[in-house]
Amino acid sequence: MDLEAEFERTVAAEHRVEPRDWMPDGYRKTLIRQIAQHAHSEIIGMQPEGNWISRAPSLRRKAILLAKVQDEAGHGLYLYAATETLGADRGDLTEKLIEGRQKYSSIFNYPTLSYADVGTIGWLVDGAAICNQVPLCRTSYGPYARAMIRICKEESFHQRQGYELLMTMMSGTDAQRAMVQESVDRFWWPSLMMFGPPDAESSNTEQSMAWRIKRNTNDELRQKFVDMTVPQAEKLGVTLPDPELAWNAERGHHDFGRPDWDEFWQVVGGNGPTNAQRVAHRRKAHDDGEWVRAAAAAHAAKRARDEGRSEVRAEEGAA
Ligand code: BYC
Repeated sequence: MDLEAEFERTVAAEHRVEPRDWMPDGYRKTLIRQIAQHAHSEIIGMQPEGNWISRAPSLRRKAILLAKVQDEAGHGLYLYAATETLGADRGDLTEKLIEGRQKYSSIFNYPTLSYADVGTIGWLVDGAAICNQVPLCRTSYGPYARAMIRICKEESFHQRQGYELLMTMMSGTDAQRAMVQESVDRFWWPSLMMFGPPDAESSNTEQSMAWRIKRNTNDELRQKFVDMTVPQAEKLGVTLPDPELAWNAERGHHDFGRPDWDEFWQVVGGNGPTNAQRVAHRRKAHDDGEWVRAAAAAHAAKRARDEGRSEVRAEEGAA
């Protein structure tokens, strides 16, 4: 009882819960679920953009894209490490991902059909990610909050590179402008879905807000994203594909249309345009990497044996 009261006090005082602190089982489970999904999203999120690395239009664009995709791998790594502080096993989480037993963000189940998609993903997808993740720098679990600080810094670079790429294309030819508009048309609604289902249908929000794992609800963040993005779209010269999008002076926010939640649940349930392809690719990479993991484990075991031997020698020498 004392332990639970101490946990509640820590959370209420905006202090961080640390790995060795007592925490309710549900809190630990929720964190592992959310952080693992987040880690999987970063790793699966490398695929849609990775698709364009070999076809980037210039050396500069290729270097930028390589750096960005590499950053996503790093984000996955910090996040898997954060789940390990909660007692999860990274290998086990990867198994769950490739067996379809754990989720990753719906957004990565849409194909990247043109190079403009690299810019649109940076602008809209990383833009949505920043909206969602900046508040997570104040999440109640210490290792997650600290991982998010670095991730958010890198996400800002990702968002900027996307917007700059689209700006460049929009000042190009009519065909390039049309390519950007077509890409924005495809990614707008899936980007709004990234924030999760409407609050009334969100099974986890209430408890996660009470534990201060989540700092805002799905609808609050979706609204913030729309308000932030509309002026950027105007400056860019693209039309957001929502006839209901309009400034509401009374609310001080933009009104916007309802995303197709049936489509969202289909995608989350594994039936999106590229779910099967994404998971198959991840499974193949995991299988192909088997020898690397075996070699690394054998090397670590050999080093431990060698260190053990030199310790014995040192002890014998001292004696
Ligand atoms: N896609 O109760 P709810 C990135 C699931 S990476 C799939 O509201 P919660 C980037 C949800 O898991 C972006 N599933 O859930 C990377 C739950 O199912 P379970 C990833 C979704 O957790 C590379 C059910 O629906 N960011 O930005 O309270 C390149 C009910 O939802 C989705 C993060 O993961 C979805 N969109 O709230 C570029 C951020 N939405 O688990 C960019 C951290 C919901 O009960 N995560 N579901 O079976 C979060 O902030 C929260 O987990 C969410 C969902 C807001 C996403």
